Amino acid sequence: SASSDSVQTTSVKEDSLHPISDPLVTAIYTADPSAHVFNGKLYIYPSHDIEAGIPQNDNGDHFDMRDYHILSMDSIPGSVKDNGIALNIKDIPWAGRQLWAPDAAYANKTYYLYFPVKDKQDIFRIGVAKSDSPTGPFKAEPTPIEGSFSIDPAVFADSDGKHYMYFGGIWGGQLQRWRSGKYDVNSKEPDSNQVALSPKVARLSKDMLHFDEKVRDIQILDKDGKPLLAGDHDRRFFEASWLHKYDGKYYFSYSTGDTHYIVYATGDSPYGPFTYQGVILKPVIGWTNHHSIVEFKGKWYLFYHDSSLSGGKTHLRSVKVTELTHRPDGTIETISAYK
Ligand code: FUB
Repeated sequence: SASSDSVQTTSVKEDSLHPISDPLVTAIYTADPSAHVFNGKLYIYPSHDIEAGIPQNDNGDHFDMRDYHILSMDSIPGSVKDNGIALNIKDIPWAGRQLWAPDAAYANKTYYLYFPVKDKQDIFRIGVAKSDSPTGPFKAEPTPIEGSFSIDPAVFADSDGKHYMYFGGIWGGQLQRWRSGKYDVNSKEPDSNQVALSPKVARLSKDMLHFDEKVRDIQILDKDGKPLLAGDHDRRFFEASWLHKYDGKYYFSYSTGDTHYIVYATGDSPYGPFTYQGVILKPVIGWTNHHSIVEFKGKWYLFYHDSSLSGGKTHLRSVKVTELTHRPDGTIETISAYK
């Protein structure tokens, strides 16, 4: 697969939708798809994977991405447009390296692109860039969002118009370094029998450029109301937060990282607490698993990625889509990406 900056169009076939799907685009590698509907059209905000030649390690140094391309679709199934470069790391004044999983939101007649990138001190922060168009080009603010840290921003627009940013990721995502509230490069994950590290949430200000409150912990509880423990690798939060609302309930979903599941927990408020429910997506080809969930033209979809196109290279992934089903009792059917 070749890297390309130009606008490209491919298509998703109906028979590829469930349970196996083709990559949405093949001219470039894409990952971490955050899908949103703006003005009746579907936009996907993915990472843009490249071969940077950096060996794989637990810190994620091999994910050395440098720009974003936004994909768009009028319908599913339907053709997929790659809208070219929307933001380049060179144009983010405070950025050091590694443009990881982004997200986007619309408010104030403006589109906002939220992105994690290491600053010049090699500390992950979350930045924001603005555009008049959902596909960019986006112009980055001169500094990161004040009080932001770690990775994987996901911005949820509630029905009352308030926006909330969910974020955080352990290991290479550095969340464990913020346990005391201050950055400490030597701070580790809690012991196995201690409560797991929490993903974070903060309501955004009206101008969408700031946190409007102190960053809060998200509690993820088991069915007995006890917080998940750090040793519970099949269920504890690792990275890739996403929030969707279905039938009045808030669904917080995320990746379990080293056990490679996308799982979910439900609650009655955007702040949680959320009660663990089960697996949405089983492990995919490649180490990471990262998704988004969106309703489009009356159907629910899971956007995800895997490394099948690159022959299993973890840092060269491709975005895919499949249908997602909420059962009448509100639980989500587990999806396997392969037969
Ligand atoms: O794409 C880089 C990182 O890999 C993301 O930020 C994580 O969620 C994982 O998918």
